[in-house]
This record gives sequence, structure tokens and C-alpha cells, in this order.
Amino acid sequence: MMKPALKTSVSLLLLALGSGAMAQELVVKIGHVGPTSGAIAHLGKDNELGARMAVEELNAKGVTIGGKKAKFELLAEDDAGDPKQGTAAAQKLADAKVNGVVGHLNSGTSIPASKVYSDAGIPQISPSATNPKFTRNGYKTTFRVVADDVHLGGTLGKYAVTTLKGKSIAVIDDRTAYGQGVADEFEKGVKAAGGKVVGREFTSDKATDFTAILTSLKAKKPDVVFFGGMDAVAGPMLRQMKQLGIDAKFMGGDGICTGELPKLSAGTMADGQVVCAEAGGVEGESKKSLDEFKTKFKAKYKVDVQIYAPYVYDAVNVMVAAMVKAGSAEPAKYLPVLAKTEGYKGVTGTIAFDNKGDIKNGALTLFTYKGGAREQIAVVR
Ligand code: ABU
Repeated sequence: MMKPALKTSVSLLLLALGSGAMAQELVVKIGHVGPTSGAIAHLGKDNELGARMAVEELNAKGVTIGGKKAKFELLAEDDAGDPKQGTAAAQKLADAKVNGVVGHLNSGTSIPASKVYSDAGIPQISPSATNPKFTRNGYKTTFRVVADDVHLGGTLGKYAVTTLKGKSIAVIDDRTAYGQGVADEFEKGVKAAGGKVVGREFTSDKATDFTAILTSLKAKKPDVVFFGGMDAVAGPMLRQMKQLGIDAKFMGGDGICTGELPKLSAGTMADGQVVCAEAGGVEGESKKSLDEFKTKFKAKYKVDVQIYAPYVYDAVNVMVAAMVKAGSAEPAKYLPVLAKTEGYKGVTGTIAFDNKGDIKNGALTLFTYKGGAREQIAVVR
């Protein structure tokens, strides 16, 4: 039997050791924001799972930052793809003093939110917002790990003319920051390649009936229709094109280039009819890591990657790599290190940022759909 005095000393020692160990743990809060409700909730959830996977793996692996064992916590917010809700979510995360934010998914939410994070000094990496304005406000806290719409729309415009041999090209957009922006860049790309835009119409990101605009465009006999917007609108638009007998190629940016598009079009897309592009991509040997990520994701969450989950996963990891290198998770300390990221090998390729916070040498992957599944055409830079 231990004597009472000795027992007290041992307890005090254990308590001291325990509190010492506690003091050595560093809680790192990572915010994530995307539309996990509404018409593109499937894409918001895809992004959020990418963040969850990164955080769970980091905690399982054990990461030391400045000599302390880091415990990562994910603070996930839903902005429903709405600019006002996006700003409110950003303020909530700033008030919670998160160490960094990965998101938002949409350009229309990421752009206004970037001011909130800049004012709070919190680094933000978007894994999917492609409007060029996102990184052009001069905020030092703003980064993105995908190519922008100048690259995306311009490349698709050129492809419509030079590869698809489109002679009369129609353009529709959903009037969001993303949709209108990518459609404008597509139109510029078509014109620069010597092509002709025969009609331009617009809808909204909540519309379900496109009869009026499609009927107006049908009269102009388009051989290519480009849609700047998301898959939730593109799917029903494809269905209605078929009902109206518009037998044209259908193109779009990354917003339509998802695993869900065949389902959303209710199987009405013909093989090879749709051409779209993801604002990233890897080729050759590097593709192995991306494929492994997708297999691991499916095994863990029982769903396929829609589009940007791997980019979210990389964004969390590149942020944490900067914290480790800086020896601190304090935004002011690791932000300059994050900005200087060079040669970070992620599952989506090599990440380095330019002086605006954009990915250097970003790739695009062109896809079509065959038998209801996405099929890669090419990776272009
Ligand atoms: N890049 C497509 C979806 C997100 C956005 O930019 O709004």
C-alpha cells in the first residue's frame, strides 16, 4: 500500500505531467465553406469531404508545429452558394478565430468573403472559385489552387472553333460572377480564334425553364452551345435542348464538368456531345496520386469525387505545410511562408503561388461524357 504522502506526491506529479502534455497540444482550426444545401449541395459536400479527409489524415498521422502536437479541427459552414450567406459564414469563421480557411466553392461567395478574411488577416485558399477577380483585389491573404476563367474560357473558346469546328456558336450564362465571367472569356476565345458568336442569352442559377431562350437560339442554328453556369442548371438545359430538337455540341466550364451531370440531364446527352473543362489536372506519372486519392475517397465516403474534393484536400495540406515550415499556426506568422510556397507536391499536381496568390502554371483537363461517365480528352496548359 502506498503511503498517503507518497500517493499525493505521485498524483501531483501525474497532474503536472498531464497538464504539461496538455500545454504541448496546439488546436488548429481550419474553416471550410461551400454550398452544402441548395441545388449544388452535391458539389459543396464533395468539397467538404475533401477537407474532412485531409484533417482526419493529418490528425491520424500526427503533425508537430513549433514543437507542439497539432490537433486539427474542421469548422464547416454552409453558404448555400449565396453571396450574403457567404459573407456571414466568413464573419462567423473570423469571429471563431480560425487559423485558415479553405473555400468558398463559388466565385460569387469567395470574392466578397475574401475581404472579410483579409480584414481579419486570415489566409484563404479557394479550391474552385475561378473568376479572375478573386485574386485581383490586392489581398495578401487570398490564394487559389486552380486555374482561372481567363484560361478556362479562353481555351474552351479556341477548342470550339479549332477542334469542334463550330461555325455558329451560341452562348448562355447564369448571370453569376462565375457564369457570366467564364462565358465572356469563352466568347473572347471564340472571336480570337476567328469564330462567330451568333447569339447570347442569359438565365439565372435558379432557373428550370429555358424554353424561351433556347427557342430564340434555335432560330440561329447553332452548332455549339456554351453554358456559363453550374451542372444543376446545365442538366435540365440539356434535356430541353433535346426536347426542342437542338442538335448541337454543348460546352461549359468546370461548373458543369461534374460526375453528376449525366444524372441531372436525365440521360439525354449523347456520347461526346458535351465538352467541358476542370480547372486543374495532372498527366503522366502524377496521375497515379490523383487516381489513388479518388479510390481512397470512394472507399471512405462511398461516393465518387464530383470534381474539386482533391483540390480541397491539397489546399488544406498546403496550408498546414506552411504552418509546419513557419513553426506556427498563427496567421501572421505562416502567411508569408504560404505565399512563398514552391514545388509542393499534391495529389492534384505541383503547387506554387504567383504574386497574386494564383497557382503558377495551372493546368486544365478537357472532358467529354460517354455512356454516362466523364472521359478525359486531354490535359492542357
Ligand atoms: N469554378 C466553377 C464553380 C465555382 C465558381 O467559380 O463559382
